[in-house]
Amino acid sequence: MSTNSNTRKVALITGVTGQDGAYLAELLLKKGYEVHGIKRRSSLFNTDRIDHLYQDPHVDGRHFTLHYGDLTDSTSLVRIIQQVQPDEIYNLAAMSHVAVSFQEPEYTANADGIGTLRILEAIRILGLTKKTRFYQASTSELYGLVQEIPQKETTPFYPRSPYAVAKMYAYWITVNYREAYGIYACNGVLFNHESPLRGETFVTRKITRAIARIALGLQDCLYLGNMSALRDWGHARDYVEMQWLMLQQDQPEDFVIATGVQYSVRQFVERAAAELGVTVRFEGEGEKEIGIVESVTGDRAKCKVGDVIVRVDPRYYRPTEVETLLGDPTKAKEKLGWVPTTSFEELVREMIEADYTSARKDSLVKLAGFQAFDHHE
Ligand code: NDP
Ligand code: GDR
Repeated sequence: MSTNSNTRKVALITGVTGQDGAYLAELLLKKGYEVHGIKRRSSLFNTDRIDHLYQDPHVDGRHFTLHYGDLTDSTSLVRIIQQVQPDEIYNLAAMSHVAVSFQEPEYTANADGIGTLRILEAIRILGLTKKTRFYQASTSELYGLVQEIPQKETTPFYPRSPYAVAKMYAYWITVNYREAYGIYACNGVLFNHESPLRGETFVTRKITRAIARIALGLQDCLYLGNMSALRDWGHARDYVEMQWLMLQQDQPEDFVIATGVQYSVRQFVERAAAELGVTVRFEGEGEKEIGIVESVTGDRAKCKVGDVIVRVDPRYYRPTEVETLLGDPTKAKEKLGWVPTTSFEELVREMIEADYTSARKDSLVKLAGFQAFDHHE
């Protein structure tokens, strides 16, 4: 029996404290769902992104509940799924950083690969195969060394990182449980999606955060790895809506979600700098590039002409890189009515504005004589 006493649909989100989890929880609450989220125990608060959704557990009638659990711990997953009896599970939890997966390959396989199996098995063991619909956060990283441009649902996979290999297992075990046990289970093969809530060490957020801080004199330089990498970047807010829609169809199917437009990391830097009126010139040969602030227009930027802002640090190169990703979302357009509503320019603007506002606070703290908080990763 569901913990829900009324007619609200019940959703369980793993990874609710992450970028997508926060947007999806907000969306489902707006749609009238009872939302449950799984969070990991952490020595510091890790709920910043969802604090605005928090509802006091001492007050009746709340529709948002957090549970401690971990994708590497079957006991917690079985307990939570049994208690919540969800109509829909969105499996967004993962060790999601591609570069870090080379340093923690076994953990990544356990959480991202076997973690997915643990949830599917819980659905099966608890007799929920007919009740509970399952969404798996699959990824364009599956295409890796691309076999076809643009990439669509039928493009063969060639994963290029421990992260992508783990996600490939998760993709296929989702398909297998759909075929073997009739579970309504789907893979959303989502291309990169960003937002002001993006983790600070993914390249887009690293760029917008650093450029805002450089513009305010809080940081001297931005170190990046491969600036030639090409990505198809969309907005997370648009993409979580497709996650939900995939679970509302008559038949479970897998979908590519992408914008169909591609930019390089270098172009992202240029766009972000332009938003603050900073012009960036890239110097050097091949991968040894140096970006220099050439001129400053716009009244918000405070950089001096000649300030170096972007340097290559080989530390950020990956042992095997995914050079180019470009999605073909035709199937999602036809069957889900998918239209990416946020343009690349709007996405970058929203991110840089949020980071500029936050950097301004640090700047005021510094002006008042306190040490401003800084991170360079
Ligand atoms: P984030 O890294 O922002 O969030 C990941 C979430 O997973 C966090 O809530 C994190 O918790 C949680 N988590 C990590 N490990 C575990 C674990 N062992 N047990 C339980 N929870 C865990 O990722 P995004 O929101 O960007 O992405 C969501 C999902 O979509 C991920 O699976 C990612 O791989 C996938 N994806 C993302 C794309 C993107 O461009 N954003 C594109 C395609 C796929 P904590 O907050 O404690 O760290
Ligand atoms: P990605 O995202 O690996 O595509 O995975 P990320 O932003 O980390 O990298 C994108 C590209 O930028 C290059 N790059 C750098 N990346 C980082 N993080 N830091 C740098 O300094 C840097 N310099 C250059 C990378 O080499 C890469 O080519 C994201 C994650 O959200 C995954 O979970 C998700 O599955 C995929 O997107 C789709």
